[in-house]
Amino acid sequence: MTMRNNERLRDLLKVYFIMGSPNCMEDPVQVLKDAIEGGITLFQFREKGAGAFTGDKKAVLAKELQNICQEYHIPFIVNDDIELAIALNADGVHIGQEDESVEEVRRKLGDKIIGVSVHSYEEAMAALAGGADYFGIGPIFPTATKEDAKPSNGTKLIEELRDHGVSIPIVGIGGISAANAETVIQAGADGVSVITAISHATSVREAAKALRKSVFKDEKLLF
Ligand code: 3NM
Repeated sequence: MTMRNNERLRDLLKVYFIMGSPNCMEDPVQVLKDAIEGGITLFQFREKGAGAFTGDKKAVLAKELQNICQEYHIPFIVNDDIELAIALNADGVHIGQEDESVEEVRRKLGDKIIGVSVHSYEEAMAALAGGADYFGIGPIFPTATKEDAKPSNGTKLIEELRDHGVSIPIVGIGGISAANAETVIQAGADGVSVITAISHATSVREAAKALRKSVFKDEKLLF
């Protein structure tokens, strides 16, 4: 079964960890392993910000992290860099509004997962028409991680989309932690995506575990 299947994807998106080397306090390979052992369900490689690797160094790190994901059967998604995603045969990409159109990316990626950041109902409808598999909506809470992040808008757009009967999988992003993840899920998101809450934690493993617990609070089957 393809990972693009809505119900399968909904589950895979629940505890969605994003990082690149600038986000890590120790070796990204170790951070990813610990996060997986703590219970993340999907990983996005996002090599951005001060000191981010480019070119070969970026590709080598991406491959190393992809290998770990494959070993643990965790989907590996690449942020923005469509060519890298294709070169690695990644499980998918996540794109923003400034990137190539969803239609163009869909043509290039065939059956892979395509996530799109949307900030309004109109952007959401356009992404849906273009063939998006899920939406990233944020920043839900204030975040210091993304330099050009928009002002935080809470869960308003998630609620608006669900009220309109939009059923595509959705993840919230921006300032999310184990302490506030439940409100994002209650608003109608299927999962939460985080950088800092896991990558900057004293124990990456425990932070991932705590986030998972908070997301799955109403589901008793997981622990
Ligand atoms: N995208 P943290 S906010 C990568 O609003 C990203 O689209 C955002 O990092 C958006 O979990 C964000 O550390 C940063 O707040 C999320």
